[in-house]
Amino acid sequence: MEKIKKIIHVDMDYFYAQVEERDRPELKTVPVGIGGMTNGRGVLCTSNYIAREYGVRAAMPTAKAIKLCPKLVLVSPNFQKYKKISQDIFKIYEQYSTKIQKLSLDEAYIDVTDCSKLNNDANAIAREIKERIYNDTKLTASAGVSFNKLLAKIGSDLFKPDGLAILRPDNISNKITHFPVSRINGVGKVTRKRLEAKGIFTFGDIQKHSKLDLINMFGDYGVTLYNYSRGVDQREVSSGGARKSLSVEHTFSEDYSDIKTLKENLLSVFYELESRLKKEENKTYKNIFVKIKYTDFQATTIESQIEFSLENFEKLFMNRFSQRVDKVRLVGLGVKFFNQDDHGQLSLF
Ligand code: TTP
Ligand code: MG
Ligand code: MG
Repeated sequence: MEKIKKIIHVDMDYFYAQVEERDRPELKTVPVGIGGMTNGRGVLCTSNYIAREYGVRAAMPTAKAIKLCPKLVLVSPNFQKYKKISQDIFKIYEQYSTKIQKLSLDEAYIDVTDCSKLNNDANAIAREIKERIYNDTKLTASAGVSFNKLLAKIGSDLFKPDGLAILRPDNISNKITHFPVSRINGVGKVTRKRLEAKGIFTFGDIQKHSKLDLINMFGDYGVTLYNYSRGVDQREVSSGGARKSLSVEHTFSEDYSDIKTLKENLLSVFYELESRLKKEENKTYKNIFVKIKYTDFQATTIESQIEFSLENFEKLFMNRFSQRVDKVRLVGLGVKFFNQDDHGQLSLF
């Protein structure tokens, strides 16, 4: 039999904002948004919890955030500072395991199945990691401890800030029935709406459907939903590094320039991209992009920081296609994920 894994997921609390509060304590009592605004444009990297009470969120246009919360104090991000802190935190993790999967500057899975410290008590290890993070950085983190990645990640989010949750394997499928589907890694707004349209709001609701039912509704992803809703997840903690982008391309059997056919093709590429995206670990994307390859093999790409939707992909496509109306042999759609290398660019928007 396979050994039961011990996995810890750690995520810093309101990371950039907490760092700024630490360094400027007067910010602790006011709503804070990390990000700037130039000529009325710009998006927030994150916000502190006071600002979140007003609905102010990461990736929200700064102008909108100010509308929601006129007293919002804007602080420019200092990516070098966050990166340095992140490095310090990851050095702590390395003392407990070599199997560490970095999801972003502030977030990681740590597989402590074979950790010899603290009698291999994963709960105690997580507590110690949190303490050491605090001692070294004066920042709080939240952690989830469980026997797979899905549940460890859900756990770290349960009692934020400064939380610690342990989800044990016994009777797990019954213990998670009340969780909303949005707790599943990969279920974003689009999938959530599709699930809700079918009356599926919680893990328990998913459990009521057969595997076949779910496959009919969601394709391959239906199997994942079937398993996750029961707390089953076989994914390994892999230190391979986060994927930077995901795209789907279709080369047509014939080259087209007629808009209707192109849009139909765009639609099918879109659906495939959407279904592949659902399998992605890190669902925070930064940009969406469209690639067009013309009949003469000249390729062009257009990218923008706008919401992931069919309409927006069409808009980007038309924007570029209108510059050169010609026969197209390939259309690609994709997203670029948010990761630490992008931080410098994010502030440009
Ligand atoms: P998160 O861990 O998603 O958020 P958070 O740490 O601010 O808040 P929480 O307590 O809910 O975990 O992201 C970590 C940091 O990454 C965040 O502080 C800022 C940055 N970030 C962006 O710059 N843009 C984004 O869209 C997101 C989601 C995060
Ligand atoms: Mg965080
Ligand atoms: Mg995070």
